[in-house]
Amino acid sequence: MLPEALTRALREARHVCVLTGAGISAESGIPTFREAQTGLWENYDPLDLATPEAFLRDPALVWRWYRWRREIVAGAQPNPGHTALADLEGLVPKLTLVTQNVDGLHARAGSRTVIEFHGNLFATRCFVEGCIVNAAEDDAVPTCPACGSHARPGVVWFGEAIPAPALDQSFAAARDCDVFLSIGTSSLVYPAAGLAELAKNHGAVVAEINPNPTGLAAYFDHAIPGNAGKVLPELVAQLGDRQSRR
Ligand code: BV8
Repeated sequence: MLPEALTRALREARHVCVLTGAGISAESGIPTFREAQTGLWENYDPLDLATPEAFLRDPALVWRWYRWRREIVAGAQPNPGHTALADLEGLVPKLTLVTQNVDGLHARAGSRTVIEFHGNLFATRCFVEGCIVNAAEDDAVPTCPACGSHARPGVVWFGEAIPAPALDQSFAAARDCDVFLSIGTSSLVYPAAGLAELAKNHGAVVAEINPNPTGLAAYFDHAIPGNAGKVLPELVAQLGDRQSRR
């Protein structure tokens, strides 16, 4: 059973903002960012690969890593956590979903408005000009047809700025929302991890859903220990039931 205070806040909310991290895709079989990687990649730290410096140093290595991740995601399905968030859109007046994930699973689960704060794994763009490149699906690092530079995955690497539209929309939603749900994130990566504090400082009820309480747990009004794939369907069922009785 979820805290009644949280269910009540959700029932009365005009605007709910949700931030998701790699944890919501864990139950789809996609390794989280800080879990040990497997196979060939077990000796690599994602923090060392997801940077422009790593790509410039060894574009083929970084490209292969993203191809490996694309294959994992292509074989994965949205899980009940993703589906519950898509259902939540129909139960509250306004929902803004901000995801740090690059796997596209929220859209595949039916969420209509998803802000991809760190980009998308399946986009490929020119390293120099940023334009979209239609890359062949193989291990060769693609090149930009316009300028001949290497093409890269359309994600935001460490040390790179969040695209302004995603940043502005997410910060506006955190400031405006009545309830902020932080789901499946270690709350370590900024500026995404700063959204919860912004929401709290603007009067929102803030809750995290994570089997491992994060460093911000004491900061939240509610820290719900549990897997997103179990807790979110419960939350939606509780809310859906009450909405029908409103
Ligand atoms: C920026 C895309 C400034 C790529 C990602 C030096 C220079 C510049 C910046 C910095 C710097 N030092 C620090 C910074 C800031 C840096 C940062 O925050 N670093 C951290 C490591 C300290 N941030 C940046 O660089 C950002 N940009 O600051 O730009 C700037 C401004 C102007 C001009 C130039 C620059 C950009 C950060 C974006 C990095 N890209 N992804 C890719 O995917 O390959 S971030 C990456 O980490 C993923 O997106 C991932 O989502 C994200 C966060 O991790 P989590 O999602 O939280 O995943 P994690 O594995 O950590 O945790 C999973 C959680 O799930 C756990 O808590 C677990 O308990 C829980 N869980 C597990 N199972 C479940 C579950 N929860 C629920 N249910 C379950 N079943």
